[in-house]
Amino acid sequence: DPDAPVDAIEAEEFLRLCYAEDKRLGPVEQRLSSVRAQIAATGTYTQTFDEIAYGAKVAWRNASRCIGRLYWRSLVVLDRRDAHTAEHIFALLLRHLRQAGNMSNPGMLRPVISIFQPATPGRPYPRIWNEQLIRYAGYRRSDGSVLGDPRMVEFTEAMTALGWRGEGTGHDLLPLAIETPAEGVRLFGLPRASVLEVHISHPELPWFEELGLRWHAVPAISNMRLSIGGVHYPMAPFNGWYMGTEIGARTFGDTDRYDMLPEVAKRMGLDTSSDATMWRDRALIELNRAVLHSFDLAGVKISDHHTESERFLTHLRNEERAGRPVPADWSWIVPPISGSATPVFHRYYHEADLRPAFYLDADAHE
Ligand code: HEM
Ligand code: NRG
Repeated sequence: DPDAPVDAIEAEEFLRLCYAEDKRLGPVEQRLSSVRAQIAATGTYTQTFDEIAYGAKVAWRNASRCIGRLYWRSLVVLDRRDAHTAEHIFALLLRHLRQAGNMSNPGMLRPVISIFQPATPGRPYPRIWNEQLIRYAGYRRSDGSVLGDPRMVEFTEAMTALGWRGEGTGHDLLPLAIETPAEGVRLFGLPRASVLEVHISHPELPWFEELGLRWHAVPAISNMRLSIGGVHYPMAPFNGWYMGTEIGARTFGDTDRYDMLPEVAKRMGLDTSSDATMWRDRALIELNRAVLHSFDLAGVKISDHHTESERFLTHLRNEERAGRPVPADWSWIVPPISGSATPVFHRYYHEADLRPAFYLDADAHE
């Protein structure tokens, strides 16, 4: 409950961990007594930059569904706790995207998190309604089919109800819906220039680009609450880079998303008369090759599931050496294609809910 007073025990546990792992921060005892006094007086406490930076990194390290955790130490942490107006927050989100996409060297993506105001007990706080900073609108047509991303139909309708009008293409960028206590919810159009995109083509199949597929370079999750030492940060959008299967298998392949397997199989001339011809599997592989090929061609950072699996094993070894358990959820870590051809398939993991952590709350627009 982000509105409850901070749990002093959780605060102490976090501070001990933080100051033990980062010796530069000095002795923890003095900090503990100051924090205890603040919690007793106000129900919460103000964390230092070092504490939120370390807390965000450890929340990533603890994300049991994330295969990409090898680089947890390199997370760039932007302290945005002083932003209160929607206008200011929007400007800082654009700066986040520019920094993530590294616009001086576009496509060399960097893991970044922007940490906005914490939820202070009993006081309202700013929120962002979007699940990711960059998403395409989905419009339901009268025949029941969808133009754009079917996953975003409901959100698109919520934006439309608030007065937003998209251009009506299959790649309309959804606006950012920023809610602040003083202003309520306000919508901000995302400038095209802040959004790096990749058009999908295939290394051998020239008809692939006729499918008109494209995707955004940066996955920037904006609907997870960051919990550090008992303090909740409801707005703490973060990004890394994509693993190809997220787009090639799930986004383009899932039947409730772009559902491209039948069309790709048809163009490949596959025999779709029986499931056992494995036309879906063969189409999936070519879709995934196309995604990796296109990002590489555009110079945009992405990784394949074999490489990311190897990195995850390196992470497991590093953490074991440091004497830390690695919480992991097998069903999320194993890639959605060729699972058993990656080493992450052939073992079990430690399951645990460690804090600091990212949590998924109910949608703000519901
Ligand atoms: C989930 C890869 C960076 C936190 C995932 C998933 C993948 C992934 C493949 C599963 C997504 C799905 O199946 O929908 C990567 C890669 C990264 C990266 C390749 C490159 C650096 C990050 C960063 C953070 C993070 C920077 C946070 C600071 C998470 C969390 C989840 C997740 C919290 C679970 C999301 C949920 O429950 O829906 N990641 N990740 N990841 N990742 Fe990462
Ligand atoms: N599958 C989602 C993104 C989830 C998080 N994946 C990452 N995170 N790679 C999608 O948009 O397809 N990250 O922070 O890099």
